[in-house]
Amino acid sequence: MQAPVIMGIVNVTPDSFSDGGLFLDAGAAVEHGRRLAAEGAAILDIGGESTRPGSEGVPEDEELRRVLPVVEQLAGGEARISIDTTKSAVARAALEAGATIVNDVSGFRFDPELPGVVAAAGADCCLMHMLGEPRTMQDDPRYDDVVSDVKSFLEERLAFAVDQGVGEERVWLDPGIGFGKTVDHNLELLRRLDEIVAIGRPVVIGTSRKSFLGRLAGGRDETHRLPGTIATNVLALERGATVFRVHDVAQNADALRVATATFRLDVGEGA
Ligand code: PMM
Repeated sequence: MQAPVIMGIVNVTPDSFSDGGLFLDAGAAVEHGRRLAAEGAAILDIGGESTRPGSEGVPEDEELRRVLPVVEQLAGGEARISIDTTKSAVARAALEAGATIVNDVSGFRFDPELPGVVAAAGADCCLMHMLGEPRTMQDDPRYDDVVSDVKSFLEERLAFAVDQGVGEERVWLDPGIGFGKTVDHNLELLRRLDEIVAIGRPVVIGTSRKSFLGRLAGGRDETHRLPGTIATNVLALERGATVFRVHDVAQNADALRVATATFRLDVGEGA
């Protein structure tokens, strides 16, 4: 087991899943990112395209206009910068502006040039599982065995990335909680996350404020899903996840610190 790394979410979108519109203004997004870094986020994940179920995507120039000023102003601070995009042009510009991680929810499926951009920059990348595309992914998702299917997909994507010149040690993997999954699929993936961890690459987990947590807790809206988020993150930590993508950094950091001490992981100096 490794000590947890917190990835704080900075969505610069009008329509994102749980914080859409809050940080569309670059100045507000930068201020928010700095606060998340101060609260303990080692990584800031900056995204300009909503991937909520049913969403259509945004044109490249609009995505660039949203994220680039934010990347430029947050790069060089305490936290590493991750660019949450499926587009090679957006990734290239963000990497030039100081980002060092590319978080691709399509797992290198949407843009054939993206692996080359990551490889050339020597960047880290997160490859996530999604069933199809955001517009249709929640239309009756089905699997033979969700964990085996997602695991096979991630193994294949890892091999593809390496084949495209990305160093294996650069690749992180994410089962894509909520991306073409029913509540039961999400729970099965969390319960058996150790099988994804067994691939041997760091596992990123993103449950923060997602709708299945609201449904399980009797219909909570996005602003009341922090307890559920923490419950799933502590479980994912125990199952071997390394990177936790969250909106509420301070609270998740506290919970993961306590869980880490309880599990007797290496929690570093002063712990
Ligand atoms: N979830 C969202 C966006 N990007 N990236 C990774 N790696 N994993 C996720 O689970 C993930 C992601 C959607 O959530 P948001 O709209 O609240 O940011």
